[in-house]
Amino acid sequence: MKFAHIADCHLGSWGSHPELRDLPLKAFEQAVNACITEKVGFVLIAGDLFDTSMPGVDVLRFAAEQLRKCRDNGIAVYIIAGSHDYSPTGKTMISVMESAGLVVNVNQKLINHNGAKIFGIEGLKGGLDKNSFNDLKIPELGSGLKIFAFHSAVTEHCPISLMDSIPLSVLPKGFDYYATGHLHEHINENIGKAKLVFPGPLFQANFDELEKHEKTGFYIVSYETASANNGFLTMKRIELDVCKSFVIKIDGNGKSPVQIEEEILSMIENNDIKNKIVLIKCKGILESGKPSDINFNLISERCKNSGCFAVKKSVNLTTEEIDLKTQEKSVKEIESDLMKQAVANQEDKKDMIPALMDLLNQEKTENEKNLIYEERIKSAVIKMMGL
Ligand SMILES: [Mn+2]
Repeated sequence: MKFAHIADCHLGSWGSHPELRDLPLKAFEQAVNACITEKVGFVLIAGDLFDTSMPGVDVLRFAAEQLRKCRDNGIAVYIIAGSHDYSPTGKTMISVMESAGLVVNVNQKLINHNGAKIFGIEGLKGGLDKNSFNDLKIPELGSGLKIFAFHSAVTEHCPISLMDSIPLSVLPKGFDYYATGHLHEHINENIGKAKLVFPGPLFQANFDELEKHEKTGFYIVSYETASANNGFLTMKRIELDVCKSFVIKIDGNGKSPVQIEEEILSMIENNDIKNKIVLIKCKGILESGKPSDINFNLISERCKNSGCFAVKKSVNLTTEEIDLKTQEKSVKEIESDLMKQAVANQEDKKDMIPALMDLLNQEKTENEKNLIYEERIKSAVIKMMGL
């Protein structure tokens, strides 16, 4: 018997980049098609099906279509909400999908799928996970493959130190397969006789990921019905082929804008960028001139002429030494430093800032009236801050 473990689909991501907007959807469609071809019994989505708690109508319709395709092919879809598709006030579109009979939310619920047991806990914004793990009430599991679904980084297997994570010790014991997400890395580890698996995102969710991960995908797990432990599980990685990236990284130190421009143009000329996303990253202190002296319009035009899919640039060039200090840190690191300073003596508020920032970052949805949008955000803030 087989099941698919998917996480971090982020449907609706890249919303402000029209050229890339369809790619996460394409990835999800490929994944669903692969599940049908592989004849899996069920799919488990370990959080972040959607990129926001209020995805647009087109994204919702697309998700519903794909989930229905699963249902029509006799594939059950079990799911937990992740940190992205769960709003701070507890609303998620997953509940809409569930009401339509397209998914079954396994948050704090034990599901028996032809003998396989699935129990999950949803991911929440603001790192509330640790406490919720302690309060889990898991019913008697009995025999069969036992899967625990959650959505959090795990300290012992977290390559990113800035990320909030939970230690292995808080995970409930007695499961064969710990299906998780959140950490956008692809990790498949043994913990004792069990497995701890992060499939990674279905499609890269930001520029760093486009640069870092050449491939994305998910797992298909084969298991024996009767008694499953690690020895009975066979893992098959399914890699998706959505759109490749080509990264042009330029060290601008001591160079002139003309030199940089020539370097980029020659990279474009001498490489195959057809149907790829071209990422141009420039960093350093210019020897002369300004970053705006680089003719990016010409560069874009050359890329398009070579048949690339899209061009994206991140330019961190400066002419002054003084800027170098801040350039060395990523936006995330600076953000995290500032947050730490702001709540230095208030441990309890530590998680609130990122959650609040996320909340205030939410955009108006299609056709949403200003007044309703304001009210929605206001009441969410009041609820979150306990006012
Ligand atoms: Mn995610």
